Amino acid sequence: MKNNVLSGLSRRRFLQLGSTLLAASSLDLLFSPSAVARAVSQAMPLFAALRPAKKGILTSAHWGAFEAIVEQGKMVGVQPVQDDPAPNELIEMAPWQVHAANRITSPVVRKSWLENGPGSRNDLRGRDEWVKVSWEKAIQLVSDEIRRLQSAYGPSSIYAGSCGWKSTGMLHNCRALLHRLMNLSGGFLSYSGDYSTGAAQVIMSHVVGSTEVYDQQTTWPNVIDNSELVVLWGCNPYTTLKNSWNVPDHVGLEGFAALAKKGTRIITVDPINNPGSKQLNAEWIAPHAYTDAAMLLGIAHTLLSEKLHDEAFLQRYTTGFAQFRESLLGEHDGVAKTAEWASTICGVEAETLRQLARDMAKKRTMIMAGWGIQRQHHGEQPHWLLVTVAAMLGQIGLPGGGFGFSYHYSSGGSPSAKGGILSGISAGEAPQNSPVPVPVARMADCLANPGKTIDYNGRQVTYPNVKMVYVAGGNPLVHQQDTNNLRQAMQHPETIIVHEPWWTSTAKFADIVLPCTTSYERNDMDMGGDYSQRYVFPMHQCVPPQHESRNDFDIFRDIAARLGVEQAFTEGRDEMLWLKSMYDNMKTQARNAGVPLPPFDQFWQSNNYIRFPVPEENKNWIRFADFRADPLLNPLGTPSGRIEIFSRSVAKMNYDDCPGLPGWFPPHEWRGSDVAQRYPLSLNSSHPPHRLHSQLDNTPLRDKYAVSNREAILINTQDAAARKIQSGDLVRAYNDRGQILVGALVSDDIRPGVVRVCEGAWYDPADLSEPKTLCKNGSVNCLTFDIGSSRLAQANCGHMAQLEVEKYCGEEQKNTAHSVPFGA
Ligand SMILES: Nc1nc2c(c(=O)[nH]1)N[C@H]1C(S)=C(S)[C@@H](COP(=O)(O)OP(=O)(O)OC[C@H]3O[C@@H](n4cnc5c(=O)[nH]c(N)nc54)[C@H](O)[C@@H]3O)O[C@H]1N2
Ligand SMILES: Nc1nc2c(c(=O)[nH]1)N[C@H]1C(S)=C(S)[C@@H](COP(=O)(O)OP(=O)(O)OC[C@H]3O[C@@H](n4cnc5c(=O)[nH]c(N)nc54)[C@H](O)[C@@H]3O)O[C@H]1N2
Ligand SMILES: [Mo]
Repeated sequence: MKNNVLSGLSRRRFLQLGSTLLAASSLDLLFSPSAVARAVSQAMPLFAALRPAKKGILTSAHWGAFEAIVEQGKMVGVQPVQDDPAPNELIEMAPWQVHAANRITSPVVRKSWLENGPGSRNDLRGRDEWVKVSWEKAIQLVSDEIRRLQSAYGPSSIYAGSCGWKSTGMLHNCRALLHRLMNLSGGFLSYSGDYSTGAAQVIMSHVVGSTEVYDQQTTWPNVIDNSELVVLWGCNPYTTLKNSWNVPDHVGLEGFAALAKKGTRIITVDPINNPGSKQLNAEWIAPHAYTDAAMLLGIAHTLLSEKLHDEAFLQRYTTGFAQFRESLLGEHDGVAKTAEWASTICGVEAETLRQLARDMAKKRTMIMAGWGIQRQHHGEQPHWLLVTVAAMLGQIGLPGGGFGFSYHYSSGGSPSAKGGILSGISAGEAPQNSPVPVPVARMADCLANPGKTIDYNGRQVTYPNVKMVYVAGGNPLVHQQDTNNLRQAMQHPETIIVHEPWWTSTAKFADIVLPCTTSYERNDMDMGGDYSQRYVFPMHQCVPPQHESRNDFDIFRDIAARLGVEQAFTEGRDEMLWLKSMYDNMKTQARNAGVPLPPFDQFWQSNNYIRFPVPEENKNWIRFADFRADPLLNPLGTPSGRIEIFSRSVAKMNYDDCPGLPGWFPPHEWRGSDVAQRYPLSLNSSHPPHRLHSQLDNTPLRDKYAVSNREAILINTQDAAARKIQSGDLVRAYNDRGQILVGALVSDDIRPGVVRVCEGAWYDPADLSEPKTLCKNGSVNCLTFDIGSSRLAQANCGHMAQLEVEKYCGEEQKNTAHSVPFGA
């Protein structure tokens, strides 16, 4: 899904554009005096040397490209690449990742499974003994089990979707490799959508005709020059821009810094006043959790009643405003969605809402929204209403105006470069009889309820009977909502196989665990800049495979061999031959775009990276400008070709939880629901500043955020005082679904009534014989609920739950989240 964020449009655009030359530094060192080298060196003056020194071995991660310093086979330090405008502390953890005490050292099998076969004592998962086996034995067990299930039950019995953030690298992409193996050996059950934007990507395709969330944004130089007001709506860019799906170019962080320097007015709408917002001197508006839809309706009503809306824009570029106006005025339900009405729901004063509406209308305004607001029940509504408000403002397609849903992610708005694009190893073709994918966040529901049918975006999906779960590159025990429900659901499959470098929570709950290398133990490549596609980074092997770990590629190749599909799996290529073919393909594209590159061997030996040029015209690209210029020639991908404020397609689905017009629908749990009497606090599960989800939780960066050696809970001063909680206290956070131990961080930077526990702490159950046992490390999904956002998108609601907290006075609980289990 995220592999290629460039929309067809922007990608086509930049391939057509301009013609200058490429990049690569220390060229005289790199290239022999061939014709290519001469051509390249002529272009030299355009480019600064990319690296200050050849100190280390060039590699990269989701959090940045860097040189690894290696001494006697051990990684001992790192140095960021010179091109990175905002290197962060996550890269410094690479040595700790490689040499972590909780690496998985050899293949292991759960004792009951090994002795009594698949499905034996599934209740012991997570606490059974482990038995070490040889690689040969492990490969045989896995292959035999795949063969058994394929022949007895067919491909729908194997859930190998394996959603997750794995590591960077286009060849050692464990998820693609898993899918490749499965497609070659009979097919498998996969998933649709993702955890990140499950609700927004579905509703946006109906409203603006593309997922929008992964599309290129109006570029940064244009925003910096033209935006007079930037509204960060549930958007925390200084945290979330640290990481990217590919290697980050961190251009977005430069962009925000430029806004701050220029003094552009910035408003943040968020229950939390994030440190990044302070760095931007942003004004803080703090709504109650989960009430953004009501707040946006109040703003829309103000625009309408004060005649600040752009009738001409709405007429020409949208459909359904007439119906929306009726609903704003309360013509059907008798409730006008005034600022006063909104205020009673969202807790922001009516006058503040009105002033915000006026300011947005009078200034060139860019609304930058994050995605936490749609990881909620009825999460389709906020983004739909943001587009509606932006349409009323009439600035969509103008310089520095409109909305952008990816400025906080992977540097959306980083201008597109011109060159070539690496495509990774492919998952191959799915066999014809492949089962219908299940919406990703319905995983636990699917495992527990074979045969159940759910609605999904106008279709129906029936869950098959899953017998095997295969995970490579994800951490579902941490990422899926309602951990205790998932634990229960995971009793159903007979076999769970996990590839992991470390003893993560998910690995601990498997039947067969295969130790794999980290990306620093193998050779690979990746693009730098998800949106700019500006760099090609080599990922050189820094250290040998640790312990008995092997590359996912080699593990799957050996399984493929036993299943009789080795040749189709490898296509006769080993690691370096694959990298060369990927590079050559990219090089041909670059040459066609007028950017010559050195041959693969020279590139590889240079221990250097490629920086493609960014054509001038790409620096001022404006999203929706072509649509605005001529909506008939450049229609949107919606049925009407326009922005659909009312969607007939959605209306026709007849879903009570997502009808044809956007609105405020009280969520499953919030401060206004009955459950709030027992559980008055609203949960916020923001993404962690010092991790990527659960990745790096087992490194010393933990010292920066852990409180009393647990995940922190950010709690308002008043809420803490009422419960006699002080900063540093060990706290139990709980509701009917589960309980976690967390460390208190008392602050006025969070709205009273809201508490934050970042997602991603490794699940560490105190006593697995109890269904709702305490998590000793503070994994927030023990508290969340597992229902779909609506029948439309079936997305996860991870950013929502009511709970209570109390000072923990129970017996001492040793945190064992990062320990190695018995027998392993
Ligand atoms: N409550 C709540 N829950 C959430 C969210 C939220 O906001 N709130 N956010 C959701 C979102 S947006 C997302 S994207 C998900 C993220 O969920 P995940 O993507 O599952 O999270 P990661 O921690 O990145 O898990 C990646 C795993 O892959 C492993 N890995 C890394 N490299 C390799 C490799 O080369 N080979 C193999 N075999 N394994 C490797 C890592 O060790 C790690 O365990 O969480 C979701 N869950
Ligand atoms: N450092 C770091 N960077 C990351 C990641 C990571 O784990 N760590 N994960 C990456 C991934 S996979 C993704 S999907 C993106 C996630 O990007 P986002 O989904 O945008 O990130 P979140 O932190 O979940 O939420 C962003 C903001 O929304 C606010 N918010 C939550 N609930 C509400 C609400 O009801 N109303 C309002 N107005 N605001 C609310 C939160 O307080 C937070 O400040 O980040 C990516 N970048
Ligand atoms: Mo995500």
